[in-house]
Amino acid sequence: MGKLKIIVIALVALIGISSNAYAEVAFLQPDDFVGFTFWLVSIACLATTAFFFLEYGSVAPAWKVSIAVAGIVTGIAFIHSMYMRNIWVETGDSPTVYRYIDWLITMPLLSIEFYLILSTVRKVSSIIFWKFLISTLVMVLGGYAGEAGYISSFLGFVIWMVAWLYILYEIFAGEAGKLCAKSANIAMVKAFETMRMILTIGWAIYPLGYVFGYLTGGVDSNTLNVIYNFADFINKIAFGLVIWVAATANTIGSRR
Ligand SMILES: *C/C=C(C)/C=C/C=C(C)/C=C/C1=C(C)CCCC1(C)C
Repeated sequence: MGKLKIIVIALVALIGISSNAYAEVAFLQPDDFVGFTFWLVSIACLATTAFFFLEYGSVAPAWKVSIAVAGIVTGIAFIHSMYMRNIWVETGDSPTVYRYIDWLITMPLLSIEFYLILSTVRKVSSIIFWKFLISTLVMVLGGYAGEAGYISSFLGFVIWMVAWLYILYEIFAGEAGKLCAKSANIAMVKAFETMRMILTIGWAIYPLGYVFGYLTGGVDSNTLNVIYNFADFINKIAFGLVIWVAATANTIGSRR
């Protein structure tokens, strides 16, 4: 446990130093609201990552993987938002490619959390794991292919939409949803229910931001970046905290 803490603190310090090296190139202006939200989300992701890995040592063993994955998600988001933040502050634009790389890794991990938290209370078929992994990969790859022009953006949008609806079906009415409904572990069930609301409403923020951008005549990158940064707060930080709350509730007794 002591060793783990030292590793986490060393990592955070290292990341802090390296991000500082970038920050010396350009400074955030006080009236740069988009830049402000980039800083806010990146520092919040860093803090949450440290928090999850510190908590990793004290949650019940069954919940360790879920907490670790939550920390990995915010860690990945931290690195990407730090890069995007620096590009934004220096050049005023934000290469979408970093978002997609982030989504490519974090979206599958986030959806797998449903499988992981179900697995804390009972044996769950690994087929559910693969369903989540593959459907989110199809979703994000379809979306990226559309964005990058490999396929029409309409087709990309359709692929993304179908895959998302499939995941929603799975967590509400499908196998995973049924397992949750059958469970007597109140903390786990509450977390599952909150997480699927986040996957429904929180994940809808990105396409809404996208469509809104197009409707108002071309993608307005200011609005889009603020919306995406706000969405990351809900979909990565709050999502992870929901899991942590359930993990803590299931750890009482063995804790401290
Ligand atoms: C942590 C990041 C998350 C949960 C990101 C979620 C991203 C989406 C739901 C993105 C959706 C879109 C596509 C995959 C392609 C077309 C454009 C979007 C923004 C509608």
